[in-house]
Amino acid sequence: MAQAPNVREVDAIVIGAGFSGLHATKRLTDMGLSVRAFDAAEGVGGVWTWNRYPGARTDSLHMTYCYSFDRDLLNEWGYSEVNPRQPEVLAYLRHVADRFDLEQYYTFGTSVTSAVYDEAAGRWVIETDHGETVSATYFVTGLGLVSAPLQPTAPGLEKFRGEVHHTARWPHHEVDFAGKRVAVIGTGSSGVQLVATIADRVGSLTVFQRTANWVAKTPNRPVGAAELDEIRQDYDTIWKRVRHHPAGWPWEMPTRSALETPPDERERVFEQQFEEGGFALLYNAFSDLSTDKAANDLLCDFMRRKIQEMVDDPELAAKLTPTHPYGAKRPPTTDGYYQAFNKPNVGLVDLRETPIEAFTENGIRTSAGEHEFDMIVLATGFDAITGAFTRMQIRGVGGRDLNEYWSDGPKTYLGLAVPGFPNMFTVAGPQTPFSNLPPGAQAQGSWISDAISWMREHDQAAMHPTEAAAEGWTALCNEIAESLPATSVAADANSWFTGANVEGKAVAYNIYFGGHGSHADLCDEEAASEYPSFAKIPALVEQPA
Ligand code: NA7
Repeated sequence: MAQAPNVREVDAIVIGAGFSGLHATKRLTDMGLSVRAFDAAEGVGGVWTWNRYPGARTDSLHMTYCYSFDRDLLNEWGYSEVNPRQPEVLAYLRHVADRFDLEQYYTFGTSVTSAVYDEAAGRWVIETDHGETVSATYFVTGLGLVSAPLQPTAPGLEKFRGEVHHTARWPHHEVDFAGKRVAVIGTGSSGVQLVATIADRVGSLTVFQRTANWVAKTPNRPVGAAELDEIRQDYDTIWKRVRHHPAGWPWEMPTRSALETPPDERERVFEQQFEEGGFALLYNAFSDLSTDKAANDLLCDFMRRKIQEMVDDPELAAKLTPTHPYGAKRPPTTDGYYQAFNKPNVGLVDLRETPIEAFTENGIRTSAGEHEFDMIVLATGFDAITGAFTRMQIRGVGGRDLNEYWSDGPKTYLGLAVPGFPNMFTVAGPQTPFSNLPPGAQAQGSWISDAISWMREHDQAAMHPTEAAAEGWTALCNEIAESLPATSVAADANSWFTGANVEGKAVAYNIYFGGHGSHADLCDEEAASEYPSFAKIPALVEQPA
């Protein structure tokens, strides 16, 4: 592996070696900029280096869970399954890093602890947990939406004498479940994937559920060479669709409305898209599931009946059935989650009825008594979207503290830049769309590098959005979220979309729910009109003597 250059002054600093950071590093170095990049992990991969629990896989479709900027890269890479597993996604990111020789810019195993804008010098000065100080003109973050893990709030975890693992900090060695009494706390994507995967391997499994989740089937199956060849022929169409789809999927949005479709036909379509798996149910069945409460209710009713079919015990089925609209929380996808509860060694603790009071030497004490375990798995999720920012100290113009500025929720323009933080750009940051991540990360990283090119060509030293632009963007994010039946109640469902899953965190709409396609349109318009929503700081042009 190439060593990161020991250079303290560069053109750009990038944080992150996941989909966002790797691509930003490539774009900026392609422009001829000197770049220092950092990642807390020991290598490339971003969240895919950390979330290596059994069953971890993306629920994006394989052919678009990748970059599209290089046709040769597309043609030489092929995932082996429709929803690639964690090791394959990690292998893909390593392949990209090798192919474009990106590791040379990175310092791994190193966290950036602070980033402060030096106004006089017009430079960002960052400090790392290894005591290094580096400065740059541009500061680009690719921190990941879900990268700052959450610990449970109940006291006493340190007293527990068995094994404790967090899904987002899973050990690199094989974890042995055989014969063990295992507790899993959390029923988000990580928890349900893990439960479905280990239910057959454990002695016993007890799932601690705070909020039930709608879990879709996975569309998973192997992908053969002939199918990959066909996809490669079709990539122009596929990426065109991704560009315009609200979630960055290679699909056209359906035009039929659930409400206007006769019940028999509606049931047939739901059934078909349920079997298709993943996000097909939400995006491919009907046009109005995300926009109309009554249509969303029909989907919830269908899923409720599905859960009743899959879970033998009606009382248990009722506890596993969410009360929130489909999409208020991110719906996980996996096979066999609900069915796992039919096994005699798998049980559920409903934390709404019996909350956790404390961890003990032997296990977990709820209000109903103590449960003894050999292993506790924390699938308790993340201080999502803003957490990775607020865990750092970031200061802009006049010492503006990002934490304080965002104390009521994030304020950005297009999710890409923040007033008072000149030349700080965020890929997949707060107030960007929630969508298939790689196409969004690529589009945003390209937009940022184009903006930097524009500044350099137009003698602009720096730019940052105006307060009015950020207020307008925040108002738009709020307005869209409030207009939709699922997202408007996302906080009630403890959704990490809003920060409601984190005790004490400001509840806000942290996502632009207008969709990937519309976000890309707005970003394109801003760039095409030469960044009218940004205040520019002109470069000092030397006068002739
Ligand atoms: P999620 O989706 O945030 O899920 C975390 C789960 O842990 C969720 O069920 C939480 O309940 C539960 N949780 C969190 N804190 C506690 C405490 N203190 N006690 C009990 N239960 C708790 O995280 P994941 O890792 O599953 O997935 C994150 C994303 O990564 C995923 O959506 C993909 O995009 C990739 P709650 O629902 O908050 O009541």
